[in-house]
Amino acid sequence: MAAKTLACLLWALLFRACQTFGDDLAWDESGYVLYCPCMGRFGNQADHFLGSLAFAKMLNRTLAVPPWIVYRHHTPPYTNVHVPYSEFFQLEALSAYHRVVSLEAFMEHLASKHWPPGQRKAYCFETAAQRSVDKKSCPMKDGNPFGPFWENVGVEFDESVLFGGISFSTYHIPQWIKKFPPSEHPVLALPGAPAQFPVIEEHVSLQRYMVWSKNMVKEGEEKIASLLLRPYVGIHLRIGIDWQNACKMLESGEAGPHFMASPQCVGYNRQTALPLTMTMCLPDLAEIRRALKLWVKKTSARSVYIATDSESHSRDIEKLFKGKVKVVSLKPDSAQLDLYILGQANHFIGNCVSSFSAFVKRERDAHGRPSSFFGMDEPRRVNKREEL
Ligand code: GFB
Repeated sequence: MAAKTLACLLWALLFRACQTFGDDLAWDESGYVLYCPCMGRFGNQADHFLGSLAFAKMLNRTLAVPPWIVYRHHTPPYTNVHVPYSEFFQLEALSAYHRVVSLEAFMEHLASKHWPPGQRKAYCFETAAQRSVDKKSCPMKDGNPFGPFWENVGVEFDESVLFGGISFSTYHIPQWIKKFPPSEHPVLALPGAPAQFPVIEEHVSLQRYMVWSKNMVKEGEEKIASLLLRPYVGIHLRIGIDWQNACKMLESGEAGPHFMASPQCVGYNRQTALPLTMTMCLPDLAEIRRALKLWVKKTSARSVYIATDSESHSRDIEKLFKGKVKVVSLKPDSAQLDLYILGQANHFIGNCVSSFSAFVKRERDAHGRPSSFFGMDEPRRVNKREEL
């Protein structure tokens, strides 16, 4: 009996894996959600991904997981690169939460039969269609990154379906289901993510289904073993020119109680949000030194890993510890390698406003690893409520 149950379980798991990978993809009569991760860079896209995953589950539709859009405008190939989800993370790990298929497998194995050219509808807000010439068409391929994204998977849209008065929140799910039954609307293809930015509190814990790919783990672990001494403190310095400009909005008062990823440290409730300071947004060298001194001492760290979008301040940090702590900054080509190494640190000091830091913080929370932020040593605890 036990053997039979085990065999059934194995079969079910294999069946799911096949469904996810495309060897033997069966059409899901409950429908699909397709979207372009067309806002922001990796951290923004990851926030949107979690919300979109939750949205697909709430609609009981399979999520066609899009590739990551990586902007390589300053280094070869000087254009957008569409990196399959599975290059960084395990696609199959998402199946523990909900049905998924990669957008690439959807296009290769299912689209020609079930979503053929000539029948490809785009779905968007009426307000978005206002931007089109006839004011009735979804701007699916207008500009960058929209055009190159759908071109990459060879999609032309034939028709637009407009909607209004609904959002992607749980509250409107019954309306979505009523308005777009899968029998009539099998593929909901959207110009952007069906999710809020930043990720809402309920969906933060979905991060645990984003599991690093084997290649990423191998590369990351090799770097840690060869360059760092444990315990190590990882820091994220988001201090480049675009960020300096963004933080100016804080000074000018244009930012409200929430600014970009800041709910992660000031709290999700706007009414009770803690004040967001300039030091939290753009830590200066004095703050970087202060926070590092504190956490290196607290954790008895033997090395410090610096991930940065700009200068690393390695020299200053080495001097701070009088050469007794090894200071490493790789500045890798792949931002994901930095994310991986930060995720594995014994302590992480992030930038509260950056969604790049937010990715690391969520991952660390999921594994019970401690984090703090520049300008805030004891961040407000995110509600550990289980999702959905
Ligand atoms: O990830 P992201 O959305 O975070 O965008 P924010 C920042 C990008 O800058 C990352 C690079 O995806 C990386 O490509 N980057 C930043 C880094 N910090 C590091 C680092 O420590 N190491 C490496 N390797 N790369 C938002 C943007 O950024 O900031 C928006 O998504 C906008 O488009 C806004 O520009 C001002 O939330 O920090």
